[in-house]
Amino acid sequence: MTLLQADALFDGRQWRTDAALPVDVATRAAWVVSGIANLHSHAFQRAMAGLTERQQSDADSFWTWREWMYRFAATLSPDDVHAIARQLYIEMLEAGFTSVCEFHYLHHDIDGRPYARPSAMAEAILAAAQSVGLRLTLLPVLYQHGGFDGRPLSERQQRFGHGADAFVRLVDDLRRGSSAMPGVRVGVAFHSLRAVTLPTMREVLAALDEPGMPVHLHIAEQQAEVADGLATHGRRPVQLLLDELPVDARWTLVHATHLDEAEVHGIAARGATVAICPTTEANLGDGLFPLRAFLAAGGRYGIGSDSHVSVSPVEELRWLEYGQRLVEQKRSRALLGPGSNAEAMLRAVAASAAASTGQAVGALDASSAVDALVLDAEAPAMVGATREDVLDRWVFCGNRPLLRDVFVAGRRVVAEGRHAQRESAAAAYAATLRRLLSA
Ligand code: NGQ
Ligand code: ZN
Repeated sequence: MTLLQADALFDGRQWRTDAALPVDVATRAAWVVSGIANLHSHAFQRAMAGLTERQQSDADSFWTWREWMYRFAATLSPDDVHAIARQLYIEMLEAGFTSVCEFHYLHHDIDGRPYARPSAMAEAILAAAQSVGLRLTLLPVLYQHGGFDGRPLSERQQRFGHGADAFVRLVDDLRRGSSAMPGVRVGVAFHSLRAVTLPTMREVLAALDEPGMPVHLHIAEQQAEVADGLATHGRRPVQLLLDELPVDARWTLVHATHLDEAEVHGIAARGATVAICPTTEANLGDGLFPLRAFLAAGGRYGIGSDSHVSVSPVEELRWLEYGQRLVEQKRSRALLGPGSNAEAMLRAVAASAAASTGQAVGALDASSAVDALVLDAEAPAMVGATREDVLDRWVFCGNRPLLRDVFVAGRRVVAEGRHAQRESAAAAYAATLRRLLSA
């Protein structure tokens, strides 16, 4: 058996000395860290990052960005999505994400009708992840309405929609089709409480239920969503969800930005994970997650890169902490007692990863596959590093990537900072994007 010999390993819970992990290429490393789960991704949005930053009016907001996004989504084919996802997933691996939860709602053809193979888009995503060696939790999304009041989908949203039966068939087909693929799990997602009614959510959960099935949904990202929930149901979205559905540790609430105190405690008490997406939430002007209150309540969180304006766990973690510092005018906000900021966040992210992805990931122990990152001990930022500061150096020091190798399920997929398909994926991505932009 070949081994990754680590002088020091941060396994997601604690430091270990002289650890040996089974991998495909024998390697020695000074500093090894457990791989990081990306809990929220819309792969296609990678190709519009940076293209929605021109002011149209002083009222530019999440909701006007969403119109840009719909226009872009309207143009994409399964081949386009494959090329974009492959590029994105390589960027994730090179940055230290070893698994991704893909929140997939771009299901149908451009005219809104299902493809001859209704799973064509999902298969494009599966193929991209398999080809580059990124662990994938595929979350087909049910998306039925254009708002809390149950209004139908708009014209731009037609590609996203399903009847409940067709959706259940899609998930079943994907489960069957991917059962022999290593590192793949199929879960289920509801776009939001704006897009699916509570009775339909119950019905679909009953039809698809299996042990440990991850369930994800967007919730309370914008103030307007909270106001709409109150206007339509007399309750805030998170309160409504907790009251009406069996939310537990299998659930991931994406964003959950706008919470009152009861909701903070409610999510924590159920053991659900909040997927915080700091760079996207900043980019879209969402608001700031109440991290301190949630930590004090014992809440679980992970991170996601969502719209992919940034594709880096380092930047998500950095901005998770910095957002809190800016508002509270204090430092060390991601932990409740003395210690390393980065270590505290990496521990939190590792603790939520298995439940949220539905895979044996997060903390590296004897029962989990080896998803591991080798830090670049030769980089200037690492000179004289110790256990007390090496993780903080990785997360808080500078902009140069500090990863040498990345392993997923014991396989080395990034060596000396590079994925073997970097050039070929970038070329395919460039051809796709040039065509899309000139159309
Ligand atoms: C999405 N993205 O579905 O891609 C959403 C925007 C919505 C983010 N929330 C659309 N970041 O929530 O209606
Ligand atoms: Zn999202």
